[in-house]
Amino acid sequence: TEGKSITCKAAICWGAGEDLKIEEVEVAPPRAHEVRIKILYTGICHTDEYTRSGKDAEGVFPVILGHEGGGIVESVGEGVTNVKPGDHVVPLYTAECKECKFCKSGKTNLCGKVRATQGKGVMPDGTSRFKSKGQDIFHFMGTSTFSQYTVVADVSVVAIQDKAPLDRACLLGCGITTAWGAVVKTPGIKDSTVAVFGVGAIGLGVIETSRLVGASRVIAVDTNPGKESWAKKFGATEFINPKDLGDKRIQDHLVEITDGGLDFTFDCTGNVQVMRAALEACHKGWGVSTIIGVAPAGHEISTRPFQLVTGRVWRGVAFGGVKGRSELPTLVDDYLQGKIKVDEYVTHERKLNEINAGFHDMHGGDCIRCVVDM
Ligand code: NAD
Ligand code: AHE
Ligand code: ZN
Repeated sequence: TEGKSITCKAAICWGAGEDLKIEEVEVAPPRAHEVRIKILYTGICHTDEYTRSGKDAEGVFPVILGHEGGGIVESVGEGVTNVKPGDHVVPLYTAECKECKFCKSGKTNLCGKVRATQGKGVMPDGTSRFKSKGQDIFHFMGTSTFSQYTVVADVSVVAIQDKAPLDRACLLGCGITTAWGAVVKTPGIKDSTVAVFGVGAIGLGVIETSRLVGASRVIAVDTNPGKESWAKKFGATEFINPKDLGDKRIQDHLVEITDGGLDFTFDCTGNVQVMRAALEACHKGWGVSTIIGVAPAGHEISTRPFQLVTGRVWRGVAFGGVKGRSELPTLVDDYLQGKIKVDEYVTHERKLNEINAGFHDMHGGDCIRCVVDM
């Protein structure tokens, strides 16, 4: 049976660097292997701001941003078997088809099924489900959660238990899960030393999870002194503001106070100079540095190759290496059982019509996550 278009409100970014505008959008019914979701809540992640600002090499406009959402399935297209109307769901910007070379490799969470069209801002058949002012509007990260209704591929959504409050569980759609996965999927952190660069939601999650898996020492690094109390609350054993070091480079200071460097470091800033410092703060012979932050288009990392020749490892991870459909329901259970923090990340709450203020909150330095009530 052919569904109908739904008219609702969405925040549209009409051009790079512009504020979002609340507009009426027509959301077409889901086609085969697609799911239409009523989005109830969405977080705002630094990556939404990154694409809005025009720094994303893949950015296309006009677009409906948002990738940290929670909602309820409204309808499904032909052939959809993994979710049904009424299910509480989290959209997944890292799809999991369970059939492609990537999914079957057992080596990565990156799925190949819809990534190419997702990066172009369209559904897998190459078209958009959003129209506003007579114009097609692009999708974002396969999720577009800044709309009261969105359409996603069936491989890009997972059902979670109804008991989980969606105004909190939405945060498992990106930030908290990314940080959790980046740590639990890195072997050897138990009884090791860790440095975390950048104490936003991602950095806090890395701090919390490092302590959870038994790291002996977790050093938080941030240029904002206000982040010290946050870092300590989430389990950091020390806090360092690089601005307090005078002319001394942060990596040199860290190597000095850790008898040769850290076992593990994480970049949670997206700044390529910080990524270099994180690598160079690693211990000779075995230190592993993981890049989580997303750098602006055109920025590149560099270090002396000798840093790697002498045994440091430079790596990176998307969505924490987590396979969303297989793993997110269990993470939601962990949250409900009090094993991982989620509520603690919410510092700001906004209505859809205040979403630009939500973006400004992020620049304030005291915002960990802003949840938008759609
Ligand atoms: P955020 O802005 O809340 O946090 C960044 C923190 O870094 C801030 O506390 C800031 O003060 C600090 N910082 C800035 N410059 C610094 C410097 N030179 N030295 C030390 N600290 C510095 O951002 P967030 O939401 O936590 O996201 C962090 C990064 O992770 C962003 O780049 C985001 O795009 C990226 N991200 C990546 C993934 C992934 O899957 N790889 C997922 C989510 C977010
Ligand atoms: N489009 C950018 C890269 C953006 C990026 O790296 N995104 C992360 C998720 S950030 C979530 O807040 C990611 O998952 N990357 C892997 C992927 O497949 O997109 C660019 O540089 O072109
Ligand atoms: Zn994100």
